[in-house]
Amino acid sequence: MSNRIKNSTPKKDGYRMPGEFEEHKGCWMVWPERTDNWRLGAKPAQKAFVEVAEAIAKYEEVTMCVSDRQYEAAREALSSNVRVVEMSNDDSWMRDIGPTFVVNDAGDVRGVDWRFNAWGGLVDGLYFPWDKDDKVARKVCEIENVDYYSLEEFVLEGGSIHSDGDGTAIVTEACLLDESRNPHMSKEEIENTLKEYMGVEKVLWLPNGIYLDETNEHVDNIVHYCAPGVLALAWTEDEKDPQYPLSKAAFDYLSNETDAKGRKITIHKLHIPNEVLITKEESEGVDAVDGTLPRNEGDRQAASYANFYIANKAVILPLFGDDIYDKKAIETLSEVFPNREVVGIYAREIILGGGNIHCITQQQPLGKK
Ligand code: KQY
Repeated sequence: MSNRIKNSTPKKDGYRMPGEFEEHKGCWMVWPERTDNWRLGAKPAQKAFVEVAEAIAKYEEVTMCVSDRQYEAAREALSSNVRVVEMSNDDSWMRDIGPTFVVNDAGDVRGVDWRFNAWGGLVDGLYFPWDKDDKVARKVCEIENVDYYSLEEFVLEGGSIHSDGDGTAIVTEACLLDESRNPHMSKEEIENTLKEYMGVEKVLWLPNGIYLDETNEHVDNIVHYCAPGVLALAWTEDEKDPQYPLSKAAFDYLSNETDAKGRKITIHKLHIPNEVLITKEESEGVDAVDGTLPRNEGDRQAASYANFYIANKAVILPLFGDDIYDKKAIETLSEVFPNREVVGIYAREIILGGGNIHCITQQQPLGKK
């Protein structure tokens, strides 16, 4: 039986959030079905989620959580390599609603269940209500029989944090200091909460993430830890692109910082694709619903290759059909990860929903062998 741990924190108990590049037991996802976020009854998005799940399942276990309504359809669409479990949800962003897993030196695994408010609650949240999503982390821990810490008040999404597994966390000020998350807390109090619940000693604060990212600029769309001391950074050489000052500020900040162990940070630039804009046809395929962020024709999507997933022995990378930069991203990541296969997946249908491959996946560390 799994347990809710009271009156303690992962740090006090000797737990830390591992780097994504450390060995996994598996990966968790949620099946997309909201017709006010995913076009054409979510069918094209479901196809893309199947491709992602099947690609990851070649390297580690994958569990797809699905509402009762879609259970049969998802079970039919996915191969027997993917476990399908019924779970109520409000949408399909497992990175943000799933538990953050932490481990100790003995290889015991626990979960952290943050408060979820759909990326901004009543201030600038992306849909309403979100109560089913807010219960997903606990349910995953129950299924896995993993004890967990539950934060009553502290709002955070898994996509707004990265860990190097070695004492360092990285976040963006744009997201974590936004009035829609924890407005009653100072930056120092937020940092101390991260230290306690991620088991880290130092927090790196990038000013921003990706231009027009509807999550208030999650860190997982602009950088990705590839190893301790090594980051991939979304980049552009085009000084007129609104992304340029954001990526440049991140580059300058990281170039002048050290991590918790005093290392300088090696930065690999991942050039963003050419603009990804919602077409008229794509926009018209989405149901307009009051209270859900609309998907309007011409809206620029926060497309970035940094939103990849590191699986055991593989990197699952979003592609956008870009003649130049898709190939460059594959080349760069193949050099950064010489011992992993880089698997590209055409992910336009996922970015149209507001995120990408990292946002729809959540790794569970292997723990004790
Ligand atoms: O982590 C993410 N990128 C989630 C975005 C949610 C978008 C809802 N339209």
